[in-house]
Amino acid sequence: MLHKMTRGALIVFEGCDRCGKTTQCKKLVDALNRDGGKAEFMRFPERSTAIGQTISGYLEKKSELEDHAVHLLFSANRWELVPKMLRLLNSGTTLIVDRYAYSGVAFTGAKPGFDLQWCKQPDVGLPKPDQVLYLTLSPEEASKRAAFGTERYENTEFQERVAKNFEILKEHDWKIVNAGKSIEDLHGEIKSIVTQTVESSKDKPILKLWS
Ligand code: Z5A
Repeated sequence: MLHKMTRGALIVFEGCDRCGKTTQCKKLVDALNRDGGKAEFMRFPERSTAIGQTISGYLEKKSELEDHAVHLLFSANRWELVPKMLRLLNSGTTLIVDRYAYSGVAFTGAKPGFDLQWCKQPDVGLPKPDQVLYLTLSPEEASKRAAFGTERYENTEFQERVAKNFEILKEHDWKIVNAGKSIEDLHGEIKSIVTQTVESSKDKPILKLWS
């Protein structure tokens, strides 16, 4: 008898600066692969492509870009990875993604004169995550971790506006995870959520974001 190929799950991590997204994404990928699953790490912006390099220069303040233009570049950077994402998901690989379209909207929407509805438009139709994990951390806890870096957006006032936008974008099925715990405790909590999502997504179609 032929076995039907089951797909991987699309898992997205969002959250404020230094909440530990990257640390948790990488630990999760290792754990899922160790348990016999197939998982890969992806991050946005993906700085290795031509578009990603332009974004990276902007974040490092080596270049200036008009705010609408850079918003569209962040979105284009996701769209250029969609064929790879769909190929991996459909071949049974779970994708653990560090930031996605929600960051795109929350960050641009924190700039003066931007409307969240406008910000969403270029990302309408991207693969919809099966689970969003939103990591929260109080400003006091965040300040105990490494200091802000030197990239664009890394300042308290801007990050507060970003956090407010995430609160608006939050959907009923997001998992809100308090990130002010030890790396291991957090990992245990996240792994149990994601293991369930991987199981429940296997036979479901991949939906489209915001459409
Ligand atoms: N951006 C945008 O404008 N539009 C878009 O469409 C997208 C992004 C996708 C670059 O993102 C910027 O691009 C970002 C949003 C914007 N701007 N900001 N701010 P990035 O992904 O390249 O960089 P980042 O997301 O800012 O990284 P991060 O938030 O600073 O880090 P993190 O991934 O959340 O945390 P971490 O690197 O795992 O950990 C941070 C430190 O805390 C590190 O020293 C760890 O060892 C420590 N850590 C981690 N977990 C713990 C626990 N549990 N306890 C104690 N210490 C911990």
